[in-house]
Amino acid sequence: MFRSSAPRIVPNSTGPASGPYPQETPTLERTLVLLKPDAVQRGLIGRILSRFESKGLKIVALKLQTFPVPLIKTHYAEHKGKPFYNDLVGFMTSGPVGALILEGNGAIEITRRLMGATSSAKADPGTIRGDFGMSFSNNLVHGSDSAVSAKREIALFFPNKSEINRWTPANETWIYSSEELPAPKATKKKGK
Ligand code: RTP
Ligand code: MG
Repeated sequence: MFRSSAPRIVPNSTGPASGPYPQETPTLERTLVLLKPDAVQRGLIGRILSRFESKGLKIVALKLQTFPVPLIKTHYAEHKGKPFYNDLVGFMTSGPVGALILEGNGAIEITRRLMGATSSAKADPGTIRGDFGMSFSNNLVHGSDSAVSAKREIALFFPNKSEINRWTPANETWIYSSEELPAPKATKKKGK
């Protein structure tokens, strides 16, 4: 899914020197992450967020809310009719959920890899599910599984664009080389 793109050179970059060999840079993406009720109840919000922050993914939106049943049903509509669907909806509306948007080059796939396999019991050590969970259903986190899902899920959980922040982390020029630095997204002018 990594797309080849022309190197994005940032003049006067104050970050560390880039490597001598230009490499393919994954596309700048946003992805929706949910910290499920088990993560909140078990006091794991901080440690899970820390995994994403430590990796270099940027949090551009963040809130804690008990979401309404219809919203969660829409979110998991692909699983409607499956034996676990009702339990899943009940679980996901049983208490507060942390909802956030992560941004970064290749953020969708990177986030899924940091989460680990769906079954926490089988997820690799080093992943969030592999390190913190034992269960298939209570598996701590959700992450969008594709660009299409991410767009749909972000609009569902963050319908108000004012909740989504444009900001530049102070350490960004150290997380990425100058060629990899995410290009600022163009801001649409009113009426266009
Ligand atoms: P998620 O959507 O939450 O990020 O998880 P996923 O892609 O890894 O897994 P998915 O197949 O989309 O399943 C959605 C969630 O439903 C629960 N589940 N329980 N008991 C079961 O057989 C079963 N199967 C799925 C899990 O909470 C899973 O994350
Ligand atoms: Mg899924």
